[in-house]
Amino acid sequence: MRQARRDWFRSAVVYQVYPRSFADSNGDGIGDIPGIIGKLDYLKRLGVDVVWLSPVYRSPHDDNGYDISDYQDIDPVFGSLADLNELIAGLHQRGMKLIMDLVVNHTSDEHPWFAESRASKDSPKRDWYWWRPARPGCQPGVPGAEPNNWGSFFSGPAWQYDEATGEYFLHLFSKKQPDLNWENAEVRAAVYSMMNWWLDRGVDGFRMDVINFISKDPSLPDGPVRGGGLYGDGAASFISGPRIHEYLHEMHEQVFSGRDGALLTVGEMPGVTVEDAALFTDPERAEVDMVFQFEHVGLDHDGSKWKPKRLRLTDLKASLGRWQDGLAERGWNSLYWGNHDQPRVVSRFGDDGAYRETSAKMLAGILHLHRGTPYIYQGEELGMTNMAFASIAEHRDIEVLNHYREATETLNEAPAVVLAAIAPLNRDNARTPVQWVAGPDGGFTTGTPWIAVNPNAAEINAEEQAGQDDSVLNFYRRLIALRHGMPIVAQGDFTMLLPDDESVYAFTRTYEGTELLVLGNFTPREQTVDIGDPLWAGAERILGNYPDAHGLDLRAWEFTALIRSTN
Ligand code: ISL
Ligand code: CA
Repeated sequence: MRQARRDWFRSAVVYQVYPRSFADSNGDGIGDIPGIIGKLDYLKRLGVDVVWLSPVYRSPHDDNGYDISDYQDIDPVFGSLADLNELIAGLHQRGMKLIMDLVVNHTSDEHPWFAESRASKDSPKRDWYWWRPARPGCQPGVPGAEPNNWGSFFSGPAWQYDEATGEYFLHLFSKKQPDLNWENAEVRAAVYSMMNWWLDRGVDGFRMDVINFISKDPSLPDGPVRGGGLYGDGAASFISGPRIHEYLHEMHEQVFSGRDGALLTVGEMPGVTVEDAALFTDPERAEVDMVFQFEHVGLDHDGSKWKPKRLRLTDLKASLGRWQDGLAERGWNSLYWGNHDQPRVVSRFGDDGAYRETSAKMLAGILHLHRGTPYIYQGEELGMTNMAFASIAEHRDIEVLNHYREATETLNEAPAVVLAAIAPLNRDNARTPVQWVAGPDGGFTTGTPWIAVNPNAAEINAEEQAGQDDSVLNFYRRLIALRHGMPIVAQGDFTMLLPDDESVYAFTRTYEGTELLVLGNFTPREQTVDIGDPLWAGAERILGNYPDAHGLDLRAWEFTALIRSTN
């Protein structure tokens, strides 16, 4: 019983809503909670089990809501607490769950905790954040006087000088996102109490933003400066830092243990290793249910996302295969191609031109038939593509805007060169609004959208795909239904095949006398597949992205899943 309840998420599929870009109900150009409520039947029809809602809390929106000024209220731009109650009720009525985004590595600088902390050196909340004096011998406030050499993820130093007390505070992200000091037990208690408040209101769990950054080496040493970079990399001092397992276990004890019902926790963990992920997700250790790892989304660039390179399929298979093996016995994988920080997968790993629909389905089929819990990012189920932004003025994301400024102004790079480099992997690619209908602005808003709608909404939209049996949308429905209906998809063991093949992704799943063979062609060229077992050619096809079955030979971007009995 306990085991079954704990493992409900093995047969579940999660759908991520990035509220700002999902559906706008009141014509102000920004998606909102009533807009989501209006699409609940769409989500039910798709078949997903859980909705992960990116932040809707009160926020100055320096980082689109990942900078929170009140954890226990809804930002008016998204609606009200009453709207959120209605969303929870509407999901629960339809048999779906809601997990909220939990952003507690940092707050907004406009959060009252930070206002109190910055007010004076003897404020009771001074120690809730990371305050440090200037580097010894340096004049406070001048460039280079920062307490250490770390750079922020959003360009510039990771320290901001604060006139009021003559000290610096740490911010791994924007200077409006000061890092909370988890060494302080009052900080941890305040976060746990806020989490309990949300669970008591009926939410079903949390996606935890950069949760493996919360424990830092308090000595905050300088980090290595790589490849002509302007700043040091502090990662070794905060990625899965010294007390991280202690904190996550404590959080589990204080928030989740003793609660009934099927809750879900997923920790976003850039830089996490597979060995550490096995510890984080081992049910016996009681930390989190699963983690988002970043290895497979780091294979198509050289260190920095602004230095893109071509993906090698053998690298992708080696990476995902290692994660499948590493969490096979203990722990559990999450599976994702995209989210609000990643480009659109059909543009990234598929072909968003002639084979857009075929390759979008192939990518979906490959991902969802791995062992793990799949996550769908809004619009992925339509095969939405990257956006061709014509100029920096069309961009909205603080990460890409700050990078552009630093590259063109501080490093004197040519604007056209910088624009070309940011095109493939910038976060705005995923943040253009969901395309609902072929009409103006894809039916996202009746006003002016906060970021342009992709002009391909006329060809790629939900309304049209709902009515076409062979659409990308209907392919996702079938995939989700497979996971719900077939224990081999949810529970089966995983074995990677053809690790050295640069064109074909191939693996098997096995479960109680049944075997599933999954093949995907990552090229527009025909492929002859030899897995050393010709008997497979006659097996039954349970899903494919071409109308007819074709044995083991794959046509352009073909996906096929075959099943047979091993008895
Ligand atoms: O990959 C990264 C570091 O290795 C970074 O891109 C970053 O850690 C990652 O994108 C974290 O993302 C999350 O936290 C950010 C927010 O901007 C993102 O939207 C969120 O998903 C700060 O809250
Ligand atoms: Ca709105």
